[in-house]
Amino acid sequence: MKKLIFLLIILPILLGCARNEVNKPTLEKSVYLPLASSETRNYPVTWDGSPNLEPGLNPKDILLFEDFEDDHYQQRWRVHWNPVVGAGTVERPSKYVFAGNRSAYLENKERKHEADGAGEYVPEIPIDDVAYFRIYLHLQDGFSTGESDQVKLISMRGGVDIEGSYGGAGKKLTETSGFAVDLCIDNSRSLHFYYYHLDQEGGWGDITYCKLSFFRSAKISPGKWYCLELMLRNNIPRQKNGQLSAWLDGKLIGHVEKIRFRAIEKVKIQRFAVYNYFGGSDYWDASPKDQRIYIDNLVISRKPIGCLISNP
Ligand SMILES: [Ca+2]
Repeated sequence: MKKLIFLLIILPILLGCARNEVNKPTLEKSVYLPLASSETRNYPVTWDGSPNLEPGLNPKDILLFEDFEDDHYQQRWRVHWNPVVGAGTVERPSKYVFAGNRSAYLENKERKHEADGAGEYVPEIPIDDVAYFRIYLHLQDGFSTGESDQVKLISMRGGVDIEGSYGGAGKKLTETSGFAVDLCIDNSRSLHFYYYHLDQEGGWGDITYCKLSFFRSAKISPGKWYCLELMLRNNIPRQKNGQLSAWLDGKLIGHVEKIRFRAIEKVKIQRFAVYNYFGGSDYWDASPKDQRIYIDNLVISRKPIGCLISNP
């Protein structure tokens, strides 16, 4: 009897992980700091954000690169509802600057769910197939998730148009429903996908945890910079072949396949958000205090991005 119970517990875990072993996507090679801003001067600037592209990035794949170095960086992004990301910037010398002289931050105020400086990017042409979203982030020393079991860090959202691009929480799904994929941390700061899709189990999104190995969850902690990347591959309509992947410091930590994000071709990836959103809507799962998350070197690309190596 005990053996049977053990098998019942272990089998779903084994099967769940096996599903995640198929076709492991890999990232391109990493390149070195410090940044050489002259590298891209020979290229016409075809992307949004900073014209000083990070070395190693191929200009033809890039939709947005932002290093937060320019006073007016917020005027170089295309947005819709929300403003551009950042409640403010910090300058060197500061451990909260990753590269160059500045980074930006989002600020969670005590008892608030939404962070000041939460913002988004809207590409001019919606993306039909695949997008990669990478960010460097650093939780402020002492950062706490409090009583909240979910803080949403970054998100990709899709729909038939910009207004219809979200997960439709609690709503009945239709052919024109949007989708959303968030990369989040829980109250132990373990990373997970939270995703709204056509085959989700309830009216809310599904959760799949990210792992460094079979036994080790993928976590982030205050006190250091992390390179975090999210990939969303949209499914072909009428096929169940959408995919999600995430990498932490260049290492694959999560991969989910056979997702149906859309039923019709018109549903495309429309928006990218950095929002550091605490919990749901109850007072107890809001930010427990005033605290920040610092961000730098944000990239949105059509191809895998990878990380810089900070200690060559
Ligand atoms: Ca910077």
